[in-house]
Amino acid sequence: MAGANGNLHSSMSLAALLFAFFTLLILPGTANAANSGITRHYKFDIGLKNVTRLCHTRSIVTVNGQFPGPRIVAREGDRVVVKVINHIKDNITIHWYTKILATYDPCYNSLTNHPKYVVTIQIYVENRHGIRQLQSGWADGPAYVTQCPIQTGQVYVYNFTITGQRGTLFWHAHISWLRATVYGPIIILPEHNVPYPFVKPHKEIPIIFGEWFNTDPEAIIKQALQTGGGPNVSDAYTINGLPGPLYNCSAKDTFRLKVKPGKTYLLRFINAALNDELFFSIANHTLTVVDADAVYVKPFNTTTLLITPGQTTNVLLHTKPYYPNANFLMAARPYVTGQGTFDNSTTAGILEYESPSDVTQNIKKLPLFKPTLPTLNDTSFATNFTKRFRSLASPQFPANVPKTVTHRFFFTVGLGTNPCPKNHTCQGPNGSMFAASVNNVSFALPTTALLQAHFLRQSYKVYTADFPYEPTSPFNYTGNPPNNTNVSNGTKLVVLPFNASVELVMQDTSILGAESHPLHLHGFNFFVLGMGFGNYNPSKDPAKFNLLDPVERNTIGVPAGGWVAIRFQADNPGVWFMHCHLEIHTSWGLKMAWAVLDGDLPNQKLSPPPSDLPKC
Ligand SMILES: [Cu+2]
Repeated sequence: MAGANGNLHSSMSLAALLFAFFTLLILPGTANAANSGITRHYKFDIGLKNVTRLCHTRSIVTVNGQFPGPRIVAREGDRVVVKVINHIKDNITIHWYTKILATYDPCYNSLTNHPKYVVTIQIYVENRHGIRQLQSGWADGPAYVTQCPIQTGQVYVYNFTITGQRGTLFWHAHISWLRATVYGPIIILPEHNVPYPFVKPHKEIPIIFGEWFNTDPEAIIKQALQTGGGPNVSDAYTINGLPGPLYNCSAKDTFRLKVKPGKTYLLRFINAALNDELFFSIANHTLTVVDADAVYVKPFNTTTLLITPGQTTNVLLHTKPYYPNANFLMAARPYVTGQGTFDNSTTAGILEYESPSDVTQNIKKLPLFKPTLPTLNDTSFATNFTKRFRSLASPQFPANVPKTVTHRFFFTVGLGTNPCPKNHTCQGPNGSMFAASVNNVSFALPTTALLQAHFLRQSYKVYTADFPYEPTSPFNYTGNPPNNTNVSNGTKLVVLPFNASVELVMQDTSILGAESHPLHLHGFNFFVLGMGFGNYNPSKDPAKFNLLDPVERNTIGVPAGGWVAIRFQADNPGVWFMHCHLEIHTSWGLKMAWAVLDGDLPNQKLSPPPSDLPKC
């Protein structure tokens, strides 16, 4: 699938299709510079589609009628232009997961009536000549953060360039719980003639985890937010949209990975599940991790992966040298640290070897080996596994860790409560309503987009710039929780000067139970300097920070009852969301945003919004 020709999406307009072939034809002569990227066009029609899993048929929100959604394939340095058309009655936005990227070309939107390829040829020429594009976050996607939702019947063109990333990312709906069905892979190949820093794989296969609900997830989250209680959990996990044979009425919906003996396969893992970190293993096979969140890592072998929602990882699978006369189950089930109810089921697919021509047998009669997965709460596995990720830190792929820090932050992350409104009954802890917070601020989304308010300098009544740098009332974060578990509610941002060097320690709390929180930062990759259990100790722990080869990624689990320290360079002007990627925690308020100011130079400024930016 990863060939450059495998990416041309069937719904692309003829004009765009012609253009794509055109660029492929002329590219070989020009593809040696860092700026040799092309523009790849996709069209996403958001519509409803009937899909049946576990004998339950639901009308689900899809892109182009596909579940999971279509692949986006690009090379590092390419520009991706995705025209999103919302045909459903719900509002929608899409988040692209690529870091620093969005590049806005003012010519594009003034020429939207022209055939696409006329405009994109111009962009292509610009890129070839290496004109540094202004940076813009207007295409990032989170609703009410960088944009208002795309309303019914409306169109928004997301336009971004992929820089400094190679591996796998994903795109997904970034409003309410629509991500349950609206997600798909972003495959980023290295630039032309730049090899992988590992053996060339025979084939590349995306493996995307999700969660299937027999009832509408929008109704589930709406009810949970009304009652203040925990949400109903999913009915199955899925591999590439398929729950697999361990569920009732599901054997036919099983992902089968067909391989040849003696080959190396690149598996591109994505966890798009709403609320669950997942363990994954293939019986009798070892996996080699080579990439995390679209950044190469020092290769390491493991029989089991742990992948949090929001994370992606590339893994090499070396198949057995000879036809094994057996099938192998691959399975995923959750890693759970919280106290609430959860879906404890197991999704599975089957690894099948192509039988040699002289062997004729029914593949279904072969013995089936099953993997052993860690127990559901195996925090020691989670910790050991997470700590094995290291940057390549080579001359070609250096780890550019900020060595000095200009802005230091200490954020608590965890659950809490809001009081039940008068004359209501609530189903949260002790009759209250569940909430979640960062530094005890439960983030309330505004009714207009933060980035617009920031750009137009109209923050009044939209947000305040007083997000606390550290807890305003310190306590023993991982000891006995305080009696008062109420959070404060507000729309507070941290404002950073351009190019600030940020160090952020995120500390889990034991309020309503210690729990692992996969925190995702938009707009930047960060380096993971260290992690530990208990309360972070600012006088002792920094001495143990890894500044040489820390892993660079965009989503990291804050350990249950522990802390993680990260650093990033705030070199991307805009408003950047940071949130727990367990969707229920985000819904409860475990989110905040950073506003990064413009720098002095022209290429350090946020460009004006595109003319088709949706209105609230
Ligand atoms: Cu969380």
